[in-house]
Amino acid sequence: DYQPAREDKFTFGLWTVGWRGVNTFGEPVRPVLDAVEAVRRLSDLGAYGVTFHDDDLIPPGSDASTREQILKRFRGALEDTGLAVPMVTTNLFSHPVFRDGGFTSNSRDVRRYALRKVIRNIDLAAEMGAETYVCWNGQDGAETEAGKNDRAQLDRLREAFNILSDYVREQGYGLRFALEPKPNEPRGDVLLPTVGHALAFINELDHPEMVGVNPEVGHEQMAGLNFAHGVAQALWHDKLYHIDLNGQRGVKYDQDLRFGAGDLKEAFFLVDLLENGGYTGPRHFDFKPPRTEDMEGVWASAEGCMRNYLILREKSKAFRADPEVRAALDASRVGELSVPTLGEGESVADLLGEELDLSAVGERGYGFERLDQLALDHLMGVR
Ligand code: XYL
Repeated sequence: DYQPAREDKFTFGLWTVGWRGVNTFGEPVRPVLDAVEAVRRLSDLGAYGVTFHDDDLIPPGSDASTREQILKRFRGALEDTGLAVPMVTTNLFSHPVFRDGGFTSNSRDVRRYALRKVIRNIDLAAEMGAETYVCWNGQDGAETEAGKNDRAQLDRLREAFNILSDYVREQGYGLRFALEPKPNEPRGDVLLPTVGHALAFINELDHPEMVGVNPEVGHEQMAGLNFAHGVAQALWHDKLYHIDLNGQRGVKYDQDLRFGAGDLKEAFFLVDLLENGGYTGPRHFDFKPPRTEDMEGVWASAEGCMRNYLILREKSKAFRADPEVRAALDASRVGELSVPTLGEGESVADLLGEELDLSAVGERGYGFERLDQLALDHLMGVR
């Protein structure tokens, strides 16, 4: 059991299982992973699809015929396995030209190059049938306030998304953009650090209906925020276009642990929310198998991501179906929050005419501890 199936819609970035384990202090520990091999292995494990940055698939600087050859092999592997490509993204961070960002570099020629690089890859994304184009602008940020004009930076970021939205509309592509917030790393401070910042920014665009968010578990947790609450708000705004699942322990560097490792309780409530909150998109894993692992460990880590999701999904179902949980939810008045504060046909006059027994209502307990313990009992497998 806990065998992933295509309909579970699990997807993986090529850069996740393909991560060679290079970090600030250490050299690569694993060989280059051929994209075709990645597609085959992920398909064997039960994944639904694969995603990539332009550079993950086509080494930067490849000539047209090399590019075509690579794409031909990759398309062949997709056809053989039936894996989908629901999301594509651009690498605007690795090359030295992006050291001060892509869309918001102080250098205008770099900004123009960044737009060209994205537009070329948008054509490929559309051709591969992707629905979502993720934009993680990790090098757009600053280490010093003196070096960046924040207003101009936001103007340029808006300009970039307006240009890209117009391009997608003109080409008639069915793509939507998903902004991926992150508080820091690689920049000291990254632009659009949280889901909330990204949601507010989207309102200033020419085509806000074409732009949503791609929140990542670890990124919000690096900022000390509750991920499930951030995702819930994105859903409330109809802006959860995509999601990056992984694990993180607390406010520190981006750990990119496999999904379920890290804050397990928050992972439980996240799965509960995704399964019951109307999200139908891919469950996309964006993690980095630790440097301790050889390639077998990489595949074990990928398997673990899906297994943990499926276990948590089952736990969430059991939690919701448990009669004691239902009674505890009622006792905690959870359903009452969905009742509008003013009823049909009521007005402020009705409020003003009312009295509340302050001492009685002030004594009311909410029973959340009991409810939370029931959730933990389910999660820990004793119910
Ligand atoms: C790095 C980010 C990226 C994006 C895609 O922290 O998670 O991998 O998901 O560019």
